[in-house]
Amino acid sequence: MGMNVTQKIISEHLYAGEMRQGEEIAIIIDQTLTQDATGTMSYLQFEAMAVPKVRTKLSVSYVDHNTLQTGFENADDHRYLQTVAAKHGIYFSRPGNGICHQVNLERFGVPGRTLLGSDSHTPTGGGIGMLSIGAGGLDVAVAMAGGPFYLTMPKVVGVKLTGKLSPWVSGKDVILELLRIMSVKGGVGKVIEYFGPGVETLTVTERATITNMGAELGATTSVFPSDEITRAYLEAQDRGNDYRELVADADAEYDEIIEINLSELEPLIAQPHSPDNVVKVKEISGLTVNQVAIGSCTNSSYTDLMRVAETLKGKQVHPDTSVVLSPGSKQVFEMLARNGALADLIASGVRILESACGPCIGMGQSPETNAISIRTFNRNFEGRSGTASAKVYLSSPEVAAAAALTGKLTDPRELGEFPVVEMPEKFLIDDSMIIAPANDPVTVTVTRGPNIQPLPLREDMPEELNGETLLKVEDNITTDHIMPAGAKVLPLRSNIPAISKYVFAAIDPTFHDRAKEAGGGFVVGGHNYGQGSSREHAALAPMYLGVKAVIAKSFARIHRANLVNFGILPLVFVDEADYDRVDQGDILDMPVVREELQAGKDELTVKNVNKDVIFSVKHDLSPRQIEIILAGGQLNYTKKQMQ
Ligand code: MIC
Ligand code: SF4
Repeated sequence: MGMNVTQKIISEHLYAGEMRQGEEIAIIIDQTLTQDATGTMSYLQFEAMAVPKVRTKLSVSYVDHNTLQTGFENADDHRYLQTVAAKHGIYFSRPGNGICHQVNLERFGVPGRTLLGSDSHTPTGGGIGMLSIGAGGLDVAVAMAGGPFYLTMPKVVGVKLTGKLSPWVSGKDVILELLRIMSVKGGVGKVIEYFGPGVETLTVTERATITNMGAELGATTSVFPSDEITRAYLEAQDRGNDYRELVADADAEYDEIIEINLSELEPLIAQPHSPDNVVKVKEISGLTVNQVAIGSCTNSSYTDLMRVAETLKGKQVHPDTSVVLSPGSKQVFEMLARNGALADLIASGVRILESACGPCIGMGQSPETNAISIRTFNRNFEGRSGTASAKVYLSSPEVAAAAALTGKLTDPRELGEFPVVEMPEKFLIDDSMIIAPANDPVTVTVTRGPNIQPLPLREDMPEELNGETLLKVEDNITTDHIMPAGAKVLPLRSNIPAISKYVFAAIDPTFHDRAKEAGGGFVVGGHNYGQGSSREHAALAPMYLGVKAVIAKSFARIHRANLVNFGILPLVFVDEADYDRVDQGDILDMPVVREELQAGKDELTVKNVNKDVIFSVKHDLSPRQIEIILAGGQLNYTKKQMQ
């Protein structure tokens, strides 16, 4: 039987396990990327492994999240990242060079290769036919040290694209449609692979928008074939030599098929506060829009921003609407500056930000109280913008540009003629903001400012886990709930004791103090616990506060792996009804949990002491993961193995 693209790349990189859906496999990682907000921890962990030089084909460290330097913290982090990269064979993309995913696509992505990134939107690389997976920083550190990446062999969902997008409809609308169909948990355990005649009508950056936001489906990753469109893009990036054709065999099979006719799509929008709350723009048009924010790793390519510039050219943004724009990369920014589009944007009243994540992660530009903010980003979780009462909608750049002009949510097709923007024949190539690693690493001193604090570790897992239910939460709790980001908290990413004060801050500001006082305990959650970001701080900081286990109805992939990495047991209710039988404050007891795990038991027993009932939970851990949990986390485990 033939293979699909996903199976081809996995089989070429298979290190351990069998490619049977649901089984744990390990794959070899060719490239890694980190960004600054997750990177400092990742490099501290890499340093702890005492491997002098990365063993990947390529590793790049980007600075794009914490670029608002309101104190010494972020700048300290940048200096640490630059020096640690120089010392260990890692390329360093300077602040200002752009958002990791956009720059990696432009300058480094290679069809058929594997990429592991400490950011959940790493699947952007799927736009170029790369198997690109988001993971916690520790998994990325292991990959840099030459270790394989472990994952569950996913189901492969084939999305068959037919037809062709109409004017004013773009890649964002394709992924919004898929989110509408599948929901934010519909992709868990799956790779989304695109095929069919519609594929060749989409540019590489449109494909990248689609694979980027596949993260919001909870998918392991998303991937497009690599074809003549990919070749043209790579040639325009002066990287024709990196091209390789990679398409599914004619008789390839998929575990599930979803069909989307591109010709039938209309401009769509995700309403607050979830990326899958999708409707047609025309269904809710007329809403007053206070802010428009254009950019992020989803929609800040050259063609995206040129289309916005063409739409706004010679016109003014609405007087009651604040419009901000952040270009995805220095390449995009400089090209807009040189061809005059930047001048058109400035003239129309757009506020230009530096090339970075910016407002997407709440780094400035928080909207006004109760604002309606239309953003071309990928996440609209409550409070993520930095304004608790804001209502964030997610749309394409075309819809955002229309709202910028009219001050109201507007179907862009009402604007008339569609500005056709072609991919340039040659992009502007200047890699001077990417610094190669030192030729002579012994001469490099790694600089650690006071913001870089040592990594806390957990002890071996005890015989018994016992403690209070510190918090009980609902379905779809995001890592932004568990460990908020934004301008105030992000600078503390390299300092776990300091950042742990904000764990669950938006849900229950007393969590930190209560957890400390109780000496840790349990967290109880609903479905899709930990969706969203790859930030391992959402496991590391709770671990520091003594959280022993999280019992939920189901977990998001990356967060579950992060819990294991930091020695927190991720457990699932065998009978979901037991969720209703646990209340916050109840004391839970797992008296022989270590023994049960060692004996290979799949189901464990928990006693609810207050209610005097016993219920069962399952762990779905592989034998390797059980060892990690028993050792108190991945770093302890790796150290033991090395000994
Ligand atoms: C995000 O979009 O939430 C982030 C910030 O990029 C995170 C990473 C982080 O928290 O540092 C992600 O998506 O993984
Ligand atoms: Fe940055 Fe936003 Fe993309 Fe995360 S989703 S990498 S914060 S631009």
